[in-house]
Amino acid sequence: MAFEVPALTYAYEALEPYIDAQTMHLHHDKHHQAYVDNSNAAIAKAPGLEDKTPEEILANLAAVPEAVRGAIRNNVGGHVNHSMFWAIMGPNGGKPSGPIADAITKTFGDLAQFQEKLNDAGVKQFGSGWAWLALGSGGLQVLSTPNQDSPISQGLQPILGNDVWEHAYYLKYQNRRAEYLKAWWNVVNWDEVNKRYELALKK
Ligand code: MN3
Repeated sequence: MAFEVPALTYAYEALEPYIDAQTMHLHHDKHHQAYVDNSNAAIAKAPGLEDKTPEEILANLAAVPEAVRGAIRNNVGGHVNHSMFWAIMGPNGGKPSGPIADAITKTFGDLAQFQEKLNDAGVKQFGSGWAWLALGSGGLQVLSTPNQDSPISQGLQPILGNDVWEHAYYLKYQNRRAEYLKAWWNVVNWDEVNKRYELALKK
């Protein structure tokens, strides 16, 4: 089944002033669409992949034919990463509650220390990539990945991720990635993050 860009569940301008409407239009309608189109084109050249979910494909990149492995890694990664990104944002940012709040406190000390750690991972990611909170066998961890690489390909389950490609912030923040990373917490939909955490614990 061909992949599609999921519609936003909020208005393009809903994340203002932290993320501007123009960035949301370009990022969601153009960048994500390109990852989806390129994914579908690459999957059409790889018989057997079309019945897998994008997450299943990323979990076993070694099984992808070599001729399209690079395209799949980048574009299916881009599709999965962005699908999560839109879902874990919203106009009503706030503080985490429920099991994810407890797990963050237990793992990182408190919310502020966790946020600092994730911001730091995002600032230090050289070039394009993502800063993540992911669940592995050892519990929660912060990591960054280059390009569109997904934690799923490392056997981890992404719980929250921030896009530090310049296309995510350059129109508003220009070179100030650190400022964007700090501002982004204002638009995190913690209910969705908590749902993803609870689902990941059951896997
Ligand atoms: Mn992006």
